[in-house]
Order: sequence, then structure tokens, then C-alpha cells
Amino acid sequence: MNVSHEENFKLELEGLDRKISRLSVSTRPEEDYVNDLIPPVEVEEKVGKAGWELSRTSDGFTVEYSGSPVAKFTELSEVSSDRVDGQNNGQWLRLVHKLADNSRVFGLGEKTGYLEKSGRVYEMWNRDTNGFYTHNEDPLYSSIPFYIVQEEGIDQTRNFIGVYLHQAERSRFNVKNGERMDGVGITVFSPKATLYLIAGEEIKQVVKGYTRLTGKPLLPPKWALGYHHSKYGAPGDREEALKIAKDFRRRGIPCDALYFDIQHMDSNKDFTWDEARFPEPESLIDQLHEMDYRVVNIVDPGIKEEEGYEVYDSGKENDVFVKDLEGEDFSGSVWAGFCVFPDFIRKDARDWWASQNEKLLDQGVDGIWNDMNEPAIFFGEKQIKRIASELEDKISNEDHLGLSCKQRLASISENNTNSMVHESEEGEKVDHQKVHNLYALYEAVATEQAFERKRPNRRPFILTRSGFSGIQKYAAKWTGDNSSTWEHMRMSIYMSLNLGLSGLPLVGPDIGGFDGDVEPELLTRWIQLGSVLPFFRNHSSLDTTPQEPWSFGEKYEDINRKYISLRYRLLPFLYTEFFRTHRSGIPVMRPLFMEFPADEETYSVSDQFLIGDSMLVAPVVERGSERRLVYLPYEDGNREISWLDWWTGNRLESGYNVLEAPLEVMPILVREGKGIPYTAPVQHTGEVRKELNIKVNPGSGDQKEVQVPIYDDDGETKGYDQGNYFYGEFIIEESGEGTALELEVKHDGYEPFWSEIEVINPD
Ligand code: MIG
Repeated sequence: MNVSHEENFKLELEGLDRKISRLSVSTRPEEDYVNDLIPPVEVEEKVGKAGWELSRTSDGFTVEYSGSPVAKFTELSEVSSDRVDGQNNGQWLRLVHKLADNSRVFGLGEKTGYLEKSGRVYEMWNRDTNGFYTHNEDPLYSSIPFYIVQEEGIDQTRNFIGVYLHQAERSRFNVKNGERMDGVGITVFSPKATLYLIAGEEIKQVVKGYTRLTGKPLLPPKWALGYHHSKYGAPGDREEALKIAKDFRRRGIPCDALYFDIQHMDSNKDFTWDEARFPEPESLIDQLHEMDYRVVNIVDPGIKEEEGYEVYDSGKENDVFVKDLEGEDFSGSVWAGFCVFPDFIRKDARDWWASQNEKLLDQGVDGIWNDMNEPAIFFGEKQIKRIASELEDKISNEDHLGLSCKQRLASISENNTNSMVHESEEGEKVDHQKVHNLYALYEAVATEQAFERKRPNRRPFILTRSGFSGIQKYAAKWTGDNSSTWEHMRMSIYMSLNLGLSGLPLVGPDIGGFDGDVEPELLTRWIQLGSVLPFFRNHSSLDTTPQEPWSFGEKYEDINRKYISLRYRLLPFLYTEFFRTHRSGIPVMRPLFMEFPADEETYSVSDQFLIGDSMLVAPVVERGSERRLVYLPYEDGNREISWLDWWTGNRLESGYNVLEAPLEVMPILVREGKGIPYTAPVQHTGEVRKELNIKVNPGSGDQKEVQVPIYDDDGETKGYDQGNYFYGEFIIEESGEGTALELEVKHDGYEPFWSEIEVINPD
């Protein structure tokens, strides 16, 4: 290992505004980084230094804002090593963001584990685990190199600092490991590091700042917030598709979207349908539309190498595929067999990809589901041939295959994208390492382009597995191949919260679990949880026990129906929250400490959460459990407030409470001073009820006024961008004379859905 020190670096600090600055650290400053393909930040550059200063210290440097330290860095070094990572021999840039002992670290995107991130190393490298993942698996499908530090601040106030590493290369974050690491160790496989520092008095401001840099989250079409149903392997044919569709309606279980996984294709080839099983797909989609369903089709990036397959031929002709080291099309094995991969980094390849996706939109498909886009490849064709011949050599020269062979075989999937070579817009070669983490992001850009061309005034729906910072502008994300275990259900809470904290709010797990057979109780508890998660899709793997809401008999079906219906009843609330998130970047699903930062106890609660700032949810995550210990936060750190039980109308007080939670109950509480707008049940988001209920908790104290925000628009078009939406706030006052309701209209560009309002105050 060979280390060069700080003196050899160029350091630059630029203030973008009062809250955000950019710190650039580089070696070989003369180098021209033409291959930087990461999308630029969205905040205008060089707004002016505005009080930001960089000062050298004996062991590093400090970033200051108007004379007060914001972040301290040490151990700036360039590490050239072949030990840091077998695949990336060469120069790693390293520095340590020093933190005080009592600091906390949050964020880092799609990560397992508790919300507070100390004690582990997290890697940014989009990766498919080839099957379900474990509780401490790392890395996973997407990369968001952004973390948030909470530290006692300079003015004795609590301070939050966000750090966004604006580099797409492989990077690692070693977070507070006792004496071994007294801060966040940042290592990036690049000769430079660009870090955005985002200061805020509250964590919300930091997340907001991060989404100013990387883009505000999309406003989903209303149907994307309904219940979605999916299974790998099903529907296997046209009849089964129609049967599932009818079953939901017949049983009165609401549902908005049905998914077609790879089984719908002809031999797993993108943009095809198996003609025998799915004749006339347009007419099938029409029929599903008539029953008020939306259809979402899976698309994998790998294109089967097969002459005569239109998509392959056209891609070949347009020369859009990623190359290998020899300059030929890179070939790797995935579901369809040996495949080639569009070079989404290039604009012409994206245009081409958009035109392929347009075919699905022409058939009437409503949403596109991007799987395998890390990209996940089982093995490269040349890679496996090389290994095979090596092994053959060994077999003929030795009588047994040793450890090195075993390791070589084990590393196949880790190394399979190593020999991919991309091309920049200027036609220069770009090493895959530099753009690996951007592959799915640029695929989403291309997919959105197809929607833009075909349905310019409609909001697109893209569901992605992989992604990078910025993906929140384009896609919803699910958390990949989990399994049907209680542990995974718990993990799905932390992971969804963590993604929200990292600027990606429209997220959710495979409800019921992907891998393995679900048990009835787990499915029900998970559907309860899903009913309030931002993205609510039931999905499971091939040949696993069916996990339809009715799969386990009436007792479970009734409870499942109740919670899927609850989802739909809550849509006025959820949709309002999504609009607010779209504007602010502050996630819909929030950890307790985001709303109650002064209440110390909230920092240790990972399995409860808030929707918006008003609804607290405490899902039951233990098998056989019929009670739930629930922590209800104090306002401002110590002010006791009342919390309204959604189901019983009882009022509880701040602190620990034990709630009855038999199988049909997932505890939900309404914060004092807040209210939740909801409607009567519907079967899909297109069905509109004219009554609006508002469940309020005016509390018992002096504060008797409740403010309830409400948003509505047509749910489909981009008209909201031109002002075609309604936004207002109900002001509800409780007094001896009864309930007074007022609607303060803040934006009046759309006729909202209700004609009757009922305030429900359980007292
Ligand atoms: O592992 O398309 O994560 O949701 O059902 C197989 C089949 C590839 C992985 C996805 C999963 C999907 C499955 N895919």
C-alpha cells in the first residue's frame, strides 16, 4: 500500500448558498475528467461564496460557515492498493469526516440494519444478490452516497449536516466504529471527490437540501398509490390474467394494477409476448382496462443475442450495445440466455431504448417495471470461457482443484461486469467502473422518454430495482428479493424509512415476501404494514405458495380486505402527503425523530413510523403477538400530548403504552392537533366517493385548533405543473358550541372531489 498525503491535493470550496457548499478534493488537478457522466446537480453553480471558508488544520482541514466549523476532515490521502479491492487495483481517494462521540449518522440509501448507521462499512456498488438477501447484506441494488450527521452544534443547538458524495464510482463509507473510526471514513475509487455539504438545524432541511441538489421526487399518478398485485410465474396465460382480475372484483378486494413478469414473454425476450399463451395482448389489456386495472410489464436490460429477433437486429444495426475489452458487443448470460446490453449512458442508445419501450405503450401498457438493471448478469460469455479453459488446464495438470479455483468460481458474479466498456457522448471509451452505478438511472431516463413521446401529458409510471441519487425524479423503487420471514418484514420498515431519508420516498418491499412460502399470519401482518407504506405491491417468486389476499381462507381474507380497503380510504391523505413530498423532498414515511427531534427516545425506535407529520403507525412484527408496545413521542422533547387511537377512539398519552393488537388490529394513532382526511371504501382509485371524512385529534389542552392539509388534482396528467390542482387547509375548531370547519384555499386550480364533509372527533 502506498499513500500520498494531503499536501499533494488540490482543495476547493465553493458556497452555493447559505446552506449548501461544494468541496472538491483532487489529485492530478491537471487531469481532465471528460468521462464524468454523473448528472450535474440542480442547484445553480457558484451562487457565491457567501460566508463559506476552508481552513487547514494540523491534521487536515475544516469547512466553516461564517466563522463556525461545519465539518472537519482528516487523513486525506490517496491510497494505491491492490488490497482495497481485488477488482479495483489502483488509486482510491480517502478522507475521514471527523465526528464527535455522541453524533449519529443516518441515510446511505438502500441499506439493511437500523436507522442509525454506526458500526458498519457500507459500499456503493449496485448489486443483485442472486437470490434473497440477509439482514446485514451489503451492497444491495441501488446506491445513494449521501449521509446525514446529527451532532451537538456550535450554538449549543442540535445541528445536522448532510454529505453527498457526488461521484458514481465505487465508494465506501466506514461509519463510526469505536476507536477504529471516529467519524465517517469515505473512500472512493477515483482521483477526485466532490462532496456537497448541506447544513440544517433540522434533519428535514438536510433532506430537502439534498433533493434540491439531486431533484425533487416525482408526483405519482393516483393509481400508483393503490394496491398492486404481482407474482413471478403468474399470470401464465390470458385466462389466468382475467381470472385474477375478476377474483379481486368479485371478492370486493380493491386493486389498481396487475403485473406481467418475464413469463409473459416469448422465451424471456423483452418486448415480446408468448403468442400461444397471450394471443392478442392489446385486447387482453383492453379488457383489463375495462375492469379498471392498469397493466405493468417487466423489461430487463439484457437483449437476447438472436438474429431475427427484431429488437436485437435493430440494436445491432444502430450499434447501441455495451462493448467488451476487445471492442465486440459484451455478451453475458441472463434469463433469456446470452444477451447484449444497451449502453444507456449514450444518448443515441437511450433514444433507441425509448423507441423499443414505445411498442409496449402502443399496446396499452400503463407502467414499465425495470428489473435486473444493476446490471445483473449471471456471467460474461468470455469470462466463463476463460475460466473454463483455465480449469481444464488445471484438471489436466493437477489431480484436484484447489482453493484458488474455488475462489475464482465464487467470484464469477462479482466480476462479470468488469470487462464492460461504455462510450461517452464524445465517442470516448468509458470504463464500466465509472458508470456502473448510473446504469439503471439512465435506463429510467430512457424509459421516461418513451412515456414522454407517447403520452406527453400523462405522468409515467416506472418501477425500478436499481438506481442512483436522482432516481426519485423518475421511478418508484421496490427493495428487491426479500423473503417471506418476519425478519424481512421488520427489515422492510427500516429499509423503506432509510430510502425516504435518502431522498427516495416512493418505496416499498415485496409485500408477503418474494422468496419462500409465506404463512397466513405473516401475510396478513405484512398487508397491514403495506397498507400505509408509500408503495404497496404484493409480489412473490416462482413456485412459492400463492399469496393472494384470499389464499388462506376467510378469516385472513377478511382482515386483508379491511386493510387493503383502508389504503383506499386513506388516499386523500396519502395523495396530499405525496404532493407535499414532491414539493419539499421530505419523505411521506418518516422516522419518529424526524418529527420529534428533541425527544431523545425517538432515536431508538426503528419499527414505528409516521406518515406525514400526523399519523403514527406501529405495525405488529412478531409472530403470535397480540399486543404492541408503542412509544408515543413528546412534543418539543417533554411536552405531553394526546394521541388518538384510530380504531377505538381512545386517547393515549406520550410515553410507552401497551396496545391491544389482535390479528385484525395494526395500531394507528393520530397526533394531537392533527387530522386525517379519508373516504368511504372504493374498489380502485378511479372510483370517486363524494364524502370526505376528517378524523381529528384536537387534544385536551388549550390547543383546540386542528389544521388538515388537502390536495387534489385529476390524478393522471401533468396539469398540476400548470397550476391545475387544488391545495388548501381545513381549519377545524372545537369549542363548547361544537365544531367549526373552515377551508382555507391556498391554490384553486381544480375542482376537488368532495361535496360533503364530516368531521369525526371521537370524543
Ligand atoms: O430473479 O423476473 O427481483 O422481482 O420477479 C429473477 C423475475 C429475476 C428478479 C426480481 C423479481 C422478479 C424476477 N427477477
